[in-house]
Amino acid sequence: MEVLVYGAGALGSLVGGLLAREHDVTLVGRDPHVRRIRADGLRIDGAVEARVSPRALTDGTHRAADLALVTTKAYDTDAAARALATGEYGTVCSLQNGLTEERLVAALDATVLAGTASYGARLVGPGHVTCTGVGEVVIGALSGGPSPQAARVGAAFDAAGIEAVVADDMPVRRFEKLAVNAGINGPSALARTENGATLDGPAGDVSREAARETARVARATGVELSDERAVDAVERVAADTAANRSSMREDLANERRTEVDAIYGAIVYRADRHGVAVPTCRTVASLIRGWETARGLR
Ligand code: KPL
Repeated sequence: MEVLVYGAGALGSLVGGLLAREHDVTLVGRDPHVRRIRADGLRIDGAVEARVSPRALTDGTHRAADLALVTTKAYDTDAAARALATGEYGTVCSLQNGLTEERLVAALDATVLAGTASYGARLVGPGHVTCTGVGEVVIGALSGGPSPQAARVGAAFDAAGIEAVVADDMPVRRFEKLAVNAGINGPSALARTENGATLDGPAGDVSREAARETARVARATGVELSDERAVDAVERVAADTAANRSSMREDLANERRTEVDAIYGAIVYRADRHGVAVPTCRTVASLIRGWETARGLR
């Protein structure tokens, strides 16, 4: 299968690199990472080891593929959609944080699938990504139900040795992932804890309440995510990725813009429209946005 991975950050490089063991993969990312991949290939180490040579580009000059995976930061979704709109991609699938798929649907004619990926990945240097935890990829139709395109994409992941679940309940799984991000990312960034310690320590109360608020918002929008399932998901992912740092914690440590709008902003926006109280998510959103504003990042 011909695959374009739009967003060669840590997760995009890892997933794209693993897919390149079986498929014809092009990564779109930034220099010096892209330059190094072109010169020496991509090195993957940690929980999975591989050396692969995908094509690598810094721009949207790529024009066609069977599958385009979107792995950019959530705030770059519109730019990714604009670039993909100039080409021909049979199926587009997001593996991003936040509820970004609707923005892809608005900009593209292709079938847009929803996806989640729980692999841990860290970019250690140009051309080098470490897999800090083998997770799972879940793919399915955005509005739920069976999807032949999702089945094909799932089979392509499986063929490359990436465990993929093809799910017909993506609406609830998307909110479950949002609850995981709300429960881990903000609290771990503000408390400066690894994912495991975030849930085990005093910040864990904030984590669990953020997950329950996300579940309440999901239910208000017609998606049946229980408080228990949301909290269980946060606890499970925190345990599975205990030694990892969340992407938001890394963003704060490196003085980079965060995905606060795609995670907490998405929750607060829907909560306001449906009259649901989300004081914890609102507070975390204000603190992270305050941090970004003070550094001129927004
Ligand atoms: O998606 C993540 C992130 O860091 O953005 C989690 C699931 C919290 C894993 O660290």
